[in-house]
Amino acid sequence: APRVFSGIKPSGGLTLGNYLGAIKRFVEMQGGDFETIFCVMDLHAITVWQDPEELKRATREVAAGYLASGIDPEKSILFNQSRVAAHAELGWLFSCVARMGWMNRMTQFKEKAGKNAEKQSLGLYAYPSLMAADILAYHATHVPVGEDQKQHVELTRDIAAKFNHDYGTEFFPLTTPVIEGPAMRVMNLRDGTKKMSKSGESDMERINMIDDADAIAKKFKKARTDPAPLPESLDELKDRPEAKNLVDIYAGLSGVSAEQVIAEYGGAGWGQFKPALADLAVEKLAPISSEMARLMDDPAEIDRIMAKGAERARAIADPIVAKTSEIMGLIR
Ligand code: AQP
Repeated sequence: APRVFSGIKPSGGLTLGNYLGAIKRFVEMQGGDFETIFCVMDLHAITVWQDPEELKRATREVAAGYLASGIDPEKSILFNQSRVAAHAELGWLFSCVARMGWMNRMTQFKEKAGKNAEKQSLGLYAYPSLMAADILAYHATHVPVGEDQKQHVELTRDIAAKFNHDYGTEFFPLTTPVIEGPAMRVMNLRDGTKKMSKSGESDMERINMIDDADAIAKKFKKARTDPAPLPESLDELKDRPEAKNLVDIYAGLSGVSAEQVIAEYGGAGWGQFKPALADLAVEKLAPISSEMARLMDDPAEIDRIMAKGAERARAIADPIVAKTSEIMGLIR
């Protein structure tokens, strides 16, 4: 059966980018033709230093975000990565398959490290090989991700292909990245050329899933745009990254295409569009954020759900890692 794996790292609170680029789509895939596995990627979060107490809080927030948005722990497997040792184990095996040259081409590392590559953790550099393990420990065939993760899923295919070739097997499937929808790359509200991130400097750059109505309205009101009204055709948005971003967000939240948003709002000024966007965001996010708050009041219940999910995850991943070890000639 086709199997979906995806995850979010708890390196801070969830953003609208995580919601539109990841969670909303995970919910849509659940209960269909796929077996669905969703993970809180805590081992990825610690590739940069995290305050231990804040990491625990953020781990539970990501789990609460999944649950509040409609991930049903009966229909999907939901857990945090570090609870299932297969991830770290297969990550090491894949570090011996992946090539340095492949890692050197990863644009996310370059963006995150900037001029300070020498001072980054070895884990941040090896991140894509652990990500390949996350996916292939379940023989996942499909990985829904935002645009920013496409290169890493392609590397996962390279690792699977090289492993299969080097050991003369067809053990690992070649995973397909699933990047579909109007808001696969939600941009920073203050700079339309940068992606909206959990760990961006200013809170005004992003909408957090737990923001209240006032904060959402204020952030959209202050969002940077050019002065021109919305155009009558989508083509004219090409060189207007901030305007395009707000149209894409509107489309993503309302579940229509960017064309349809332009058909409705073409010619409108920001004084009309921004409040409409804020109202829509509040309408969609408020029920989720209040459910998240309710869930986070009972961390023990969240932990219980993740522990149960981890048990089900181990039942799939452990035999796959055992078989990988056997193929490589490791005696266990
Ligand atoms: N801005 C975004 N637009 C669309 N999709 C996004 N995703 C993240 N940001 C956007 C998608 O969310 C999933 C989980 O990503 P992640 O949290 O594991 O890693 P990330 O992409 O590095 O997220 P951040 O928010 O930018 O975290 P920091 O600031 O800590 O590095 C992925 O499917 C991703 O595509």
